[in-house]
Amino acid sequence: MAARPHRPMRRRRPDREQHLAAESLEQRRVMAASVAVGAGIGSSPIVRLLDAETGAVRAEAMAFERIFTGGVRVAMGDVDGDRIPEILAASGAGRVAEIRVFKEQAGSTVLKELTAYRTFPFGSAYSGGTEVACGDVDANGREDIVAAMSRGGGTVTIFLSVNAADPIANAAYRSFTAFGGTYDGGASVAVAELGTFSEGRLVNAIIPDRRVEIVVGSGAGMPATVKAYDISATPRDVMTITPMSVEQQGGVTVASGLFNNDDIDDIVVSAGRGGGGVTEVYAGALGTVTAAPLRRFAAFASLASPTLQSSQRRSTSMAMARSIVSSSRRETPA
Ligand SMILES: [Ca+2]
Ligand SMILES: [Ca+2]
Ligand SMILES: [Ca+2]
Repeated sequence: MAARPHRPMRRRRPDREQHLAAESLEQRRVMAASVAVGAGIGSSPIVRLLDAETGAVRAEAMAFERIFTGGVRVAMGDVDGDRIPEILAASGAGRVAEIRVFKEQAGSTVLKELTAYRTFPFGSAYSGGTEVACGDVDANGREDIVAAMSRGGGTVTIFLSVNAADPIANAAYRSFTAFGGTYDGGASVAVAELGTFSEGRLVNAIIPDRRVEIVVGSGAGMPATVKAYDISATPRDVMTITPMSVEQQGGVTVASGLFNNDDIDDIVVSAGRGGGGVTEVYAGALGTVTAAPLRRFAAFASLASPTLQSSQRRSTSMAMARSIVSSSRRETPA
């Protein structure tokens, strides 16, 4: 494993800080009762809900037509507001990009699709695959659908979930591109709570407002870049991270979670193909120094790189429920 990077922050209470970090991770592991996984490229498009403790399959479904083998990306979120997270399944390349929502049914090993939530995030003409994330962007208690083009310009679209017979409008609530008009490498996407925003302004960088912001990672073909967007009004770039080394042009994937000792989500960035499985964590609090990561891991350092690249291409997609993860935030002492 690489040497631990220098931490630029002043550590006034090292014992307390380390204790809180460990406690936070433990709570997440215990409270997240289930994990969703999606089939990789080359397999039938199965989505499964696993018991987070035992790994046992609790329920599954064929997310798309059985002959589709372009892979399924997954996210979890409570789109219907019943406080139980659903599973969002997003199609990989090879069919019109679509996101479908599945629900666990009591006493059944079959996931039920909530067909009213079917969403074509980029219309009917785009078939390059879609990434998916889920989080409440408008604080109505229903987590909303966030999509990013896996190929092409990496357009990000956000669809609100509302309490109606047709819960997802055909028109996107917000739509933007993060890496310029000529960029053609696709994008990855996540949601993160980065503070309080209103009408396109940062109101408070340390207090969450229960409205997530959008994090976008660059695809292959440009120096690795991560941007965060406030979408309270016209989407606005509020943070840019240039992770890894500038030589890393294989794309990055992004995630978020509470890592350091504040209430603002931190940004997790993993290198794509050729990146050696490097994962870095950056402080999400706006105004903090994001030039250096809080932590850096070589997640697959013990594997030979040919094996790693092969497994990356065929890897499954995996997600845990953000709503459950977030609930630990309120139970962690400040
Ligand atoms: Ca739900
Ligand atoms: Ca919402
Ligand atoms: Ca927010």
